[in-house]
Amino acid sequence: NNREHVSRGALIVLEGLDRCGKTTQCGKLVSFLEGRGLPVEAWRFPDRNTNIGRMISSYLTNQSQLDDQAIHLLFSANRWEKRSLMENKLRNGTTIVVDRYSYSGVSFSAAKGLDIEWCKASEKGLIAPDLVVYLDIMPEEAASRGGYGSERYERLEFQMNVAHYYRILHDAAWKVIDACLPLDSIENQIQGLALESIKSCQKNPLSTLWL
Ligand code: NYM
Repeated sequence: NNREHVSRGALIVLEGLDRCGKTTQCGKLVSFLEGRGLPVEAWRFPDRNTNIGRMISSYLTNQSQLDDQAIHLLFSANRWEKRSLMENKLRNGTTIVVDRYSYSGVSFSAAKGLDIEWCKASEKGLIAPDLVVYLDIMPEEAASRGGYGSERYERLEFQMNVAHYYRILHDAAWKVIDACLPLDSIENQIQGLALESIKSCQKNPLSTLWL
Protein backbone atom coordinates (compact mmCIF):
# COMPACT_ATOMS: atom_id res chain seq x y z
CA ASN A 1 0.00 0.00 0.00
CA ASN A 2 1.37 3.28 -1.19
CA ARG A 3 0.30 5.30 1.79
CA GLU A 4 2.75 3.51 4.03
CA HIS A 5 5.55 5.01 2.00
CA VAL A 6 4.31 8.54 2.50
CA SER A 7 6.19 9.97 5.42
CA ARG A 8 4.13 12.21 7.60
CA GLY A 9 4.56 15.94 7.85
CA ALA A 10 5.71 17.72 10.99
CA LEU A 11 3.61 20.08 13.07
CA ILE A 12 5.87 23.05 13.75
CA VAL A 13 4.62 25.82 16.03
CA LEU A 14 6.09 29.27 16.57
CA GLU A 15 5.13 31.01 19.79
CA GLY A 16 5.98 34.19 21.62
CA LEU A 17 4.69 37.51 22.83
CA ASP A 18 3.10 40.00 20.47
CA ARG A 19 5.81 41.71 18.35
CA CYS A 20 8.43 39.00 18.91
CA GLY A 21 8.81 38.38 15.16
CA LYS A 22 6.89 35.11 14.85
CA THR A 23 4.93 36.02 11.76
CA THR A 24 8.04 37.13 9.85
CA GLN A 25 9.86 33.95 10.82
CA CYS A 26 6.92 31.71 9.89
CA GLY A 27 6.92 33.23 6.41
CA LYS A 28 10.67 32.79 6.02
CA LEU A 29 10.53 29.19 7.19
CA VAL A 30 7.72 28.26 4.83
CA SER A 31 9.61 29.77 1.85
CA PHE A 32 12.75 27.93 2.88
CA LEU A 33 10.99 24.56 3.09
CA GLU A 34 9.17 25.18 -0.19
CA GLY A 35 12.52 25.98 -1.76
CA ARG A 36 13.70 22.56 -0.69
CA GLY A 37 10.74 21.01 -2.48
CA LEU A 38 9.06 19.92 0.75
CA PRO A 39 5.27 19.96 0.97
CA VAL A 40 4.45 22.67 3.50
CA GLU A 41 1.61 25.00 4.46
CA ALA A 42 1.49 28.16 6.54
CA TRP A 43 -1.29 28.23 9.14
CA ARG A 44 -2.10 30.65 11.90
CA PHE A 45 -4.33 30.84 14.92
CA PRO A 46 -6.68 32.49 15.35
CA ASP A 47 -7.81 31.58 11.85
CA ARG A 48 -10.00 34.62 11.27
CA ASN A 49 -11.58 33.22 8.11
CA THR A 50 -14.12 30.92 9.74
CA ASN A 51 -17.37 31.96 11.46
CA ILE A 52 -15.76 31.38 14.85
CA GLY A 53 -12.67 33.24 13.67
CA ARG A 54 -14.78 36.24 12.72
CA MET A 55 -16.24 36.33 16.24
CA ILE A 56 -12.70 36.23 17.65
CA SER A 57 -11.56 38.97 15.32
CA SER A 58 -14.45 41.18 16.30
CA TYR A 59 -13.55 40.66 19.97
CA LEU A 60 -9.86 41.40 19.40
CA THR A 61 -10.64 44.62 17.56
CA ASN A 62 -12.97 45.72 20.37
CA GLN A 63 -16.07 45.54 18.22
CA SER A 64 -17.65 43.07 20.61
CA GLN A 65 -17.39 42.11 24.26
CA LEU A 66 -17.25 38.55 25.59
CA ASP A 67 -16.66 37.02 28.99
CA ASP A 68 -13.11 35.72 29.44
CA GLN A 69 -14.30 32.10 29.53
CA ALA A 70 -16.38 32.53 26.39
CA ILE A 71 -13.53 33.97 24.30
CA HIS A 72 -11.19 31.30 25.62
CA LEU A 73 -13.55 28.59 24.39
CA LEU A 74 -13.91 30.30 21.01
CA PHE A 75 -10.11 30.31 20.54
CA SER A 76 -10.13 26.58 21.43
CA ALA A 77 -13.08 25.86 19.13
CA ASN A 78 -11.19 27.65 16.34
CA ARG A 79 -8.41 25.06 16.73
CA TRP A 80 -10.86 22.17 17.05
CA GLU A 81 -12.66 23.12 13.85
CA LYS A 82 -9.35 22.74 11.98
CA ARG A 83 -8.18 19.61 13.79
CA SER A 84 -9.28 16.94 11.31
CA LEU A 85 -7.97 18.91 8.35
CA MET A 86 -4.67 19.31 10.20
CA GLU A 87 -4.47 15.59 10.88
CA ASN A 88 -5.21 14.69 7.25
CA LYS A 89 -2.57 17.08 5.93
CA LEU A 90 0.08 15.79 8.34
CA ARG A 91 -0.71 12.16 7.53
CA ASN A 92 -0.48 12.91 3.83
CA GLY A 93 3.01 14.28 4.25
CA THR A 94 2.42 18.01 4.48
CA THR A 95 4.41 19.87 7.09
CA ILE A 96 2.40 22.63 8.77
CA VAL A 97 4.07 25.74 10.15
CA VAL A 98 1.71 27.39 12.64
CA ASP A 99 1.87 30.95 13.88
CA ARG A 100 0.52 30.48 17.48
CA TYR A 101 -1.28 27.47 18.91
CA SER A 102 -2.54 26.15 22.25
CA TYR A 103 0.27 27.79 24.22
CA SER A 104 -1.08 31.19 23.21
CA GLY A 105 -4.53 29.94 24.07
CA VAL A 106 -3.55 28.98 27.61
CA SER A 107 -1.06 31.80 28.32
CA PHE A 108 -3.27 34.68 27.21
CA SER A 109 -6.33 33.38 29.04
CA ALA A 110 -4.43 32.45 32.22
CA ALA A 111 -2.88 35.94 32.16
CA LYS A 112 -6.39 37.30 32.68
CA GLY A 113 -6.70 35.27 35.85
CA LEU A 114 -8.46 32.14 34.59
CA ASP A 115 -7.34 28.88 36.17
CA ILE A 116 -4.57 27.37 34.06
CA GLU A 117 -5.90 23.81 34.31
CA TRP A 118 -9.33 25.01 33.21
CA CYS A 119 -7.63 26.74 30.26
CA LYS A 120 -5.80 23.56 29.29
CA ALA A 121 -8.88 21.36 29.49
CA SER A 122 -10.49 22.57 26.27
CA GLU A 123 -7.18 22.05 24.43
CA LYS A 124 -6.79 18.46 25.52
CA GLY A 125 -6.83 16.13 22.53
CA LEU A 126 -5.60 18.61 19.94
CA ILE A 127 -2.60 17.40 17.94
CA ALA A 128 0.68 17.86 19.81
CA PRO A 129 3.37 19.75 17.90
CA ASP A 130 6.59 18.01 16.89
CA LEU A 131 8.48 21.23 17.47
CA VAL A 132 7.69 24.39 19.39
CA VAL A 133 9.98 27.33 18.73
CA TYR A 134 9.61 30.03 21.35
CA LEU A 135 10.92 33.42 20.27
CA ASP A 136 12.03 34.85 23.56
CA ILE A 137 11.77 38.59 24.04
CA MET A 138 11.53 40.87 27.06
CA PRO A 139 8.07 42.44 27.13
CA GLU A 140 9.68 45.90 27.33
CA GLU A 141 11.72 45.17 24.22
CA ALA A 142 8.67 43.91 22.32
CA ALA A 143 6.75 47.04 23.31
CA SER A 144 9.49 49.24 21.89
CA ARG A 145 9.38 47.56 18.47
CA GLY A 146 7.36 49.88 16.31
CA GLY A 147 4.71 49.95 18.99
CA TYR A 148 1.72 47.72 19.49
CA GLY A 149 -1.36 47.94 17.35
CA SER A 150 -4.76 48.73 18.75
CA GLU A 151 -5.93 45.18 19.44
CA ARG A 152 -6.81 43.85 22.83
CA TYR A 153 -3.88 42.42 24.86
CA GLU A 154 -1.28 44.68 23.20
CA ARG A 155 -0.25 46.35 26.44
CA LEU A 156 3.02 46.00 28.30
CA GLU A 157 1.50 45.08 31.65
CA PHE A 158 -0.61 42.33 30.13
CA GLN A 159 2.26 40.95 28.02
CA MET A 160 4.35 40.62 31.19
CA ASN A 161 1.63 38.39 32.59
CA VAL A 162 1.49 36.35 29.40
CA ALA A 163 5.28 35.87 29.55
CA HIS A 164 4.89 34.48 33.06
CA TYR A 165 2.47 31.79 31.84
CA TYR A 166 4.57 30.94 28.79
CA ARG A 167 7.40 30.22 31.24
CA ILE A 168 5.14 27.83 33.15
CA LEU A 169 4.10 25.96 29.98
CA HIS A 170 7.64 25.78 28.58
CA ASP A 171 8.84 22.16 28.59
CA ALA A 172 11.76 20.11 27.29
CA ALA A 173 10.32 19.95 23.77
CA TRP A 174 10.49 23.73 23.41
CA LYS A 175 13.39 25.34 21.63
CA VAL A 176 13.95 28.82 22.90
CA ILE A 177 15.56 31.35 20.57
CA ASP A 178 16.56 34.85 21.60
CA ALA A 179 14.28 37.09 19.53
CA CYS A 180 16.82 39.92 19.69
CA LEU A 181 19.46 38.11 17.62
CA PRO A 182 19.92 39.28 14.02
CA LEU A 183 17.03 38.16 11.82
CA ASP A 184 19.11 35.85 9.64
CA SER A 185 20.61 34.14 12.64
CA ILE A 186 17.13 33.42 14.02
CA GLU A 187 16.07 32.29 10.56
CA ASN A 188 19.01 29.86 10.26
CA GLN A 189 18.44 28.37 13.69
CA ILE A 190 14.76 27.78 12.96
CA GLN A 191 15.63 26.18 9.60
CA GLY A 192 17.95 23.71 11.30
CA LEU A 193 15.41 22.85 13.97
CA ALA A 194 12.65 22.42 11.39
CA LEU A 195 14.66 20.11 9.12
CA GLU A 196 15.65 18.02 12.12
CA SER A 197 12.06 17.79 13.28
CA ILE A 198 10.75 16.86 9.81
CA LYS A 199 13.26 14.02 9.77
CA SER A 200 12.83 12.80 13.32
CA CYS A 201 9.04 13.01 13.52
CA GLN A 202 8.84 9.99 11.20
CA LYS A 203 9.74 7.80 14.14
CA ASN A 204 6.93 9.16 16.28
CA PRO A 205 3.23 8.68 15.69
CA LEU A 206 1.02 11.75 15.97
CA SER A 207 0.21 12.41 19.60
CA THR A 208 -2.12 14.76 21.43
CA LEU A 209 -1.91 17.57 23.96
CA TRP A 210 -1.09 17.65 26.80
CA LEU A 211 1.82 15.26 27.14
N1 NYM B 1 -4.55 34.80 21.21
C1 NYM B 1 -4.21 33.97 20.20
C2 NYM B 1 -5.25 34.34 22.33
O1 NYM B 1 -5.55 35.09 23.23
N2 NYM B 1 -5.60 33.02 22.37
C3 NYM B 1 -5.30 32.13 21.37
O2 NYM B 1 -5.64 30.95 21.45
C4 NYM B 1 -4.55 32.63 20.23
C5 NYM B 1 -4.23 31.71 19.12
O3 NYM B 1 -4.88 36.71 19.96
N3 NYM B 1 -2.61 38.97 20.88
C6 NYM B 1 -4.23 36.21 21.11
C7 NYM B 1 -2.79 36.54 20.91
C8 NYM B 1 -2.78 37.78 20.05
C9 NYM B 1 -4.15 37.82 19.41
O4 NYM B 1 -3.12 36.95 17.43
C10 NYM B 1 -4.15 37.70 17.91
P1 NYM B 1 -2.28 37.44 16.14
O5 NYM B 1 -1.14 36.45 16.06
O6 NYM B 1 -1.83 38.85 16.44
O7 NYM B 1 -3.24 37.36 14.98
